[in-house]
Amino acid sequence: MSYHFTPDEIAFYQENGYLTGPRVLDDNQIRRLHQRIDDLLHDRIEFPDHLKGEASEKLRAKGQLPSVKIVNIFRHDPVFAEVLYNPQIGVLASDLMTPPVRVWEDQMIFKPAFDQKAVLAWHRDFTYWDQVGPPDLGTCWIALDDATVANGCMHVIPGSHRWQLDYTRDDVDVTDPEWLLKHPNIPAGADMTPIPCEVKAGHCHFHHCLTFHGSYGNRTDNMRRSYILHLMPGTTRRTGSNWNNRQGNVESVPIGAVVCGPDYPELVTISE
Ligand SMILES: O=C(O)CCC(=O)C(=O)O
Repeated sequence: MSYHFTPDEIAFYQENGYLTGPRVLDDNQIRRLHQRIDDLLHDRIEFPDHLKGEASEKLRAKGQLPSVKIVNIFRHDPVFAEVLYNPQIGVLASDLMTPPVRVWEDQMIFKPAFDQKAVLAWHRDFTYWDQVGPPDLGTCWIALDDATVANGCMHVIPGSHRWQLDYTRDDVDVTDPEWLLKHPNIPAGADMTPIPCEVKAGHCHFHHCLTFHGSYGNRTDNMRRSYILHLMPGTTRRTGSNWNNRQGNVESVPIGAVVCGPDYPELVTISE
């Protein structure tokens, strides 16, 4: 039987913009994804290079694997796509967002051992997704290793999804990972204490697309791997066009229409 978020947990998400979830992947599924990540990192399976950013080139160099972020894996890889058909994820996402919940995009983030530079700058996801709206998308972040403070788990600023901030991605100073934390529209007196989101392997964590979040480097001798599903409620519509070639095929949807169709699969909520 599936686990549902309780009314208190849903209220916590609405108030704070993040929520710890239960286990969604078993050991066997984790092992399959680990293997697949290893294959991707070592170019043993075909995958479009432009979705791997700079990783591919760097991976060919000798030495330690770099920190890697690969986007839109489910569109190209059947092993990652299986996760979409996990009804427990669909049930939890539908507790937090208006169903049917659909996949906007996904990503795998790999932080190698002892990589203090594997920092993900503080950001709001929606800053990079303004070709759809309204801004009530959410993310299901799944740990494939125990994510801890020491190996660079995500941190969030509670309640930041409720703040009106006036900026676009062009305003962001990409050389300063803390740029967002200094934004002048942050309400005076707001508690800016980052909350670490430690997540056990196979468990999940949700955050709202306007929640401030980021992560620090990996100080441990273990890698930190995660698989991340960025999700749309059934009410998300196309408002504009893609701005880079790493995104899904938003042009398959007319402007103003609900973002749906084969490029944006619905999460399942019942086991088949
Ligand atoms: O995994 C991380 O450290 C950050 C992930 C992230 O930015 C996201 O899930 O939106």
